[in-house]
Amino acid sequence: IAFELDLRQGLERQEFELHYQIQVDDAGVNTGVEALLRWRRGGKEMVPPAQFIPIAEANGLILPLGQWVLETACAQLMRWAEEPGRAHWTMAVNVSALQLAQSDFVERVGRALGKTGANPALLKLELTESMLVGDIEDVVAKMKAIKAYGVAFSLDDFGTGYSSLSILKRLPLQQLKIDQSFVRDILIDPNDAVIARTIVALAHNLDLRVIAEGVESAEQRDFLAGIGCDAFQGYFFGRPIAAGELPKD
Ligand code: G
Ligand code: G
Ligand code: MN
Ligand code: NA
Repeated sequence: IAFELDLRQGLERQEFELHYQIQVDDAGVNTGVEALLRWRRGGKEMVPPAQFIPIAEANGLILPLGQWVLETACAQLMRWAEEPGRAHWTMAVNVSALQLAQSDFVERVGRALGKTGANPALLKLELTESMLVGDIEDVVAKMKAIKAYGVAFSLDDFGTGYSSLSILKRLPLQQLKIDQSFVRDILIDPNDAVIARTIVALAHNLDLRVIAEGVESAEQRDFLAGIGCDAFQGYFFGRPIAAGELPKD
């Protein structure tokens, strides 16, 4: 209970921040970032999202928090628009199932873009497979409306859920994100290597790009590049950090 109250107060007291993790293409160029939410509880210790996002989802606070994330990420995009080394960077933002389920989610995305002036073509929303159960018609309609703004979609944690191929085909996605659980042991576990290859082949056959997350070594990057992965993210390239600490280009 104390934790829940603190969470509410945290939003009022502006204790949340976004950190950004760099994403790199197969030529080694920095192409953008993923925004990752951080909570400096009571202005002191950092609480990891795995500890507070499930609670924020259970008590509905994820809705105002998620909107804050969206608007803050768009505001950051707008600041980068004036920086020569970062003007082309894309911004990936995690969206919670509850946000997507809001009847006015499309308008909320539009509002974040309109308020900040961010270029919609640089915004990428990350959905997870777990959101693709239930009212798929509603999800597809909202995705199409948001795509019409110019915004792209990436399917996060791919391979860990149950999305059927028939659903995958219907979604206006631009990217699949290979989950880090398949990347971790990719050099030693032949099953993980097969899964990663299969995801790349599937994605390319559906005309989607593939990004691997959790890349921690040059050897993992090289292996993933060798099987056709288009982009990479992970500690090898950089940890999630404050905007001011990010590299350029
Ligand atoms: O940032 P890691 O560093 O700990 O993130 C842990 C989990 O929290 C990931 O599954 C990530 O998708 C989720 N997460 C991080 N930031 C956000 C956010 O802004 N919104 C939502 N819904 N999930 C987020
Ligand atoms: O949104 P998503 O579930 O993809 O969240 C990414 C999570 O993975 C965040 O918690 C982020 O801090 C973490 N992460 C990013 N890069 C690495 C990495 O190279 N290794 C590990 N173990 N975790 C990572
Ligand atoms: Mn993500
Ligand atoms: Na993930």
